[in-house]
Amino acid sequence: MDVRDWGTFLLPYEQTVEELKVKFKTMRSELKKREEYAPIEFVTGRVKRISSILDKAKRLNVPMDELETGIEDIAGIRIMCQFVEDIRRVAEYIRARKDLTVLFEKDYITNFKESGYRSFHMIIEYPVQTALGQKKVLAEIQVRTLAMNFWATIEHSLSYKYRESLPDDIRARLKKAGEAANTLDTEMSSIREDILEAQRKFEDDSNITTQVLNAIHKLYFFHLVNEAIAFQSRFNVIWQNHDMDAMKVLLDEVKELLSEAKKKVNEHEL
Ligand code: 0O2
Ligand code: 0O2
Repeated sequence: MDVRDWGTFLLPYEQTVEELKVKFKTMRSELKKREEYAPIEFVTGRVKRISSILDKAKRLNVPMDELETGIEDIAGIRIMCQFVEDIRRVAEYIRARKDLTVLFEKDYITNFKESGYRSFHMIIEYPVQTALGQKKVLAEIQVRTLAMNFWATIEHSLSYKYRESLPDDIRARLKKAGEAANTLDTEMSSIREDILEAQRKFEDDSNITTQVLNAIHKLYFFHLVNEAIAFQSRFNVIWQNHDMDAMKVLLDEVKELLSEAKKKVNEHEL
C-alpha cells in the first residue's frame, strides 16, 4: 500500500491555484480600470479532491508514483466568458504569458464531446516557488462561456449523482439541453455583433456631422458668407430629418466649394 503525505503533495497545487486565480482576476480588473473590454467574466479554481484523484488514477491506469505527470488537472482553473469570441482572446492572452508554458490544448468547442460538453482546455506547466525551491506543476485551464458553464455544472452534478448509470432518457435530454446552450451562445454573439455595428454606425454618423459643421465654419474664412448661411439652413433641415445620406451629400458639396475657394486663393497668391 502506498503511504503518501497528501498534505505535502497537494501544497504546490494549492499554491498554483491561488496564484493563477489572482493573476486572471487581476487581468480582468486591470482591463476594466483601463476602460477596455474584459473578456473574462469570472474565475474559479480548485485543487482536485484526493478521492477524485484516486478515481481518475484508477480510470486512466496511472501508477501512484506518476500522479504528477499522469493527471493534468490536480490544479484546475476555470475562466468564464460572456461570449464565445472572448474564449479565443483569453486563449491568446494565456499563450502570450511569460510566467507559464502551454503544453497542449483541447478544443471541445469545435469538437464537442459525446455528452454535449463544450469548453476550451489548456494544459499548462507552471513554475511555483516553494520553500524548497522551484517546482514545475501541471495545471488545467478551462475556458468557457456562461452558458457552457451552466450546462457543465448541472451535468457534472447529475453524472456524479448517478455515476456510470445515467439513465438514457436523462442523457439524451442533457444532450438536447447542451444544443440549446449552444444556440443561446450563437444568438448572444449575433446580438453582440448587432450592438457593435450600431455603435460603429453611431460613431460614423457623429463624425460626419462634426465634419459638415467644421467645413461650413471654414467657408467664412473665404468670405463665402451667403453660401455658409445657405449650407447651414440645409444642414438644419437634414439634421431635423436625421437623413445621413443627405448629410454625406452636403459634406461633399461643402468640401468641393472649399477646395475651389482654396484653389482661387492659391492662384491669386502666385
Ligand atoms: P472535483 O473536481 O469533483 O474534485 P471556495 O472555497 O469558494 O474557493 P468552493 O466553494 O468549494 O471553493 O468552490 P470551488 O473549489 O471553486 O469549486 C467547487 C466545484 O466547482 C468543484 O467540485 C469543481 O467541480 C468545480 N470547479 C471550480 N473550479 C474548477 C476548475 O477550475 N476546474 C475544475 N475541473 N472544476 C472546478 P469538487 O467536487 O470540489 O471538485
Ligand atoms: P472534475 O470533477 O471536473 O475534476 P477523459 O476523461 O479521459 O476523456 P481527461 O484526460 O480527464 O479526459 O480530460 P478531459 O476530457 O479534457 O476532461 C477534463 C475535465 O474536463 C474533466 O475533469 C471535467 O472537469 C471536464 N469535462 C470533460 N468532459 C466533461 C463532461 O462531459 N461533462 C462535464 N460536466 N465536464 C466534463 P474530470 O476529472 O473528469 O472531473
